[in-house]
Amino acid sequence: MATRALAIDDVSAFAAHVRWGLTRPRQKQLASKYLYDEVGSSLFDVISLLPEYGLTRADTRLLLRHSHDLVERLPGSIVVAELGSGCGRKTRPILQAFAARSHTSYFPIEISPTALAMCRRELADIPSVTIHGFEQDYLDGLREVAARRSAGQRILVLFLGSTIGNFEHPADLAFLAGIHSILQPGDALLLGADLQKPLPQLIRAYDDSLGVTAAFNRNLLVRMNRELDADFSLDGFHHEARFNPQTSSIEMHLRSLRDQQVTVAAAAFSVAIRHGETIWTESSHKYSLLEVESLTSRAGFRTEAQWLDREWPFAETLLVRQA
Ligand code: AVJ
Repeated sequence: MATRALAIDDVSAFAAHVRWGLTRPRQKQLASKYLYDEVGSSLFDVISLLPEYGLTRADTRLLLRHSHDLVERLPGSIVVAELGSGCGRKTRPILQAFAARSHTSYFPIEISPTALAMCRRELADIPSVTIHGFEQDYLDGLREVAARRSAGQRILVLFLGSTIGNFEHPADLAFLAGIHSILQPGDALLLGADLQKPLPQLIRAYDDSLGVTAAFNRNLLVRMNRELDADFSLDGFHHEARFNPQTSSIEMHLRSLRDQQVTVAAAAFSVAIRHGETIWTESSHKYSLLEVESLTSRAGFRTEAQWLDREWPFAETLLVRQA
């Protein structure tokens, strides 16, 4: 069973965001969370299988290798809350390791109903695990989990896959501080962060040879056409992945291939998009280890353990909320 907000609110929030993002002066932009409708979530699952995109495999390797160490470092009764569970495949070894010790409640928090349904199906067979999904934004869902915890239970928040990298500075710090404010001293956060790596490797990961990432990005146009009655022409935009050295982020953009006029009927506006102009749809920050440490400590967390993947530089950091 999932807890869900009214669909009509979701549509008007999306419409309001699109209007804001496409009519602002200078750089047009849309928030990356809107990439994840049913098609987008499925395309991301395909991206995670591509040879060029090593991120998810690195994350998965680390969780497989170190789940027992993780469990040993968190004694007592644990409630697991995951921000953006996706299909849930990566989470299995962690839940198995906790459930081998004692019965474990798992709360996936996910804006995609399809991903949430897949996650429930994927993990349903693990003995001694109870799953309750929340179809909500991350912090709203986490507040619900915190309200349901019983005395003496600790919460472990999973924030995997380097989704933290999709936040700009200082929104990343504000988000971690938001998690901190919902948690209690002794609660934990397992944070996955993709690390800096050579530029050609990064570009290939976000502009793959099969064009799946391009489809993932351009699907946002399809989604606006379908859900907001917009009239974007698909052949009018090109996927672009570029590295911004100022922010150490890979950015995805949709580049307009001509001067065009677009109408978004459900958001009641039209806008001119110039030839060569881009709509910025995602930033994916690449961290240094020093930065992970300073960001998390400023948000009020102490590093309990850290595991690194050498094949695809990636860090899994176990953090404990400070008093
Ligand atoms: C799901 C946030 C980890 O930033 O690498 C993949 C999303 N975007 N290819 C990332 C994504 C383009 C991804 N995360």
